[in-house]
Amino acid sequence: MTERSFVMVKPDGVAAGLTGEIISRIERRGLRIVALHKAVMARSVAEEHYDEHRQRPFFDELVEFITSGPVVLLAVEGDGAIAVLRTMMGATDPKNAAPGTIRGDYALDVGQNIIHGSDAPGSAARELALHFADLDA
Ligand code: IDP
Ligand code: MG
Repeated sequence: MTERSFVMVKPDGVAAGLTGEIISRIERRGLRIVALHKAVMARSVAEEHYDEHRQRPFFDELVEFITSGPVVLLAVEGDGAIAVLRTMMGATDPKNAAPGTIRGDYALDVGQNIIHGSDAPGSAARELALHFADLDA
């Protein structure tokens, strides 16, 4: 089923020069970039984005990190895009991420794991509305 996901190259990925590599992997997989935007995320948007983690001990560190430099925000479309992108990203803790995944190839620290991708249709819709308000549904 064709669906859309929200993907973000985090500040560590942008700083490491991995934006092109990540976009290339997404496109070569057969998924389509339908919107793309580079920006430093406002603190209020970052807190909303990570709302589900508000009570976690790492929440402040997470918001601090995600607003620490430019990120690249992407709306990505394709067959089964949400789950396909999660598989391409690898496990949240890069130490557990399989080689060949983005986190498994380029990251080591759970707090700085290069990439975000929506984990379900509901979060994809919420995140796309938050970051790409003018994108047609
Ligand atoms: P996900 O990014 O794979 O969906 P989530 O559990 O939704 O993982 O966590 C969101 C982000 O919060 C992670 O990508 C990671 O950067 C950060 N995070 C998760 N767990 C920890 C932790 O234990 N310490 C520090 N940061 C964490
Ligand atoms: Mg998540």
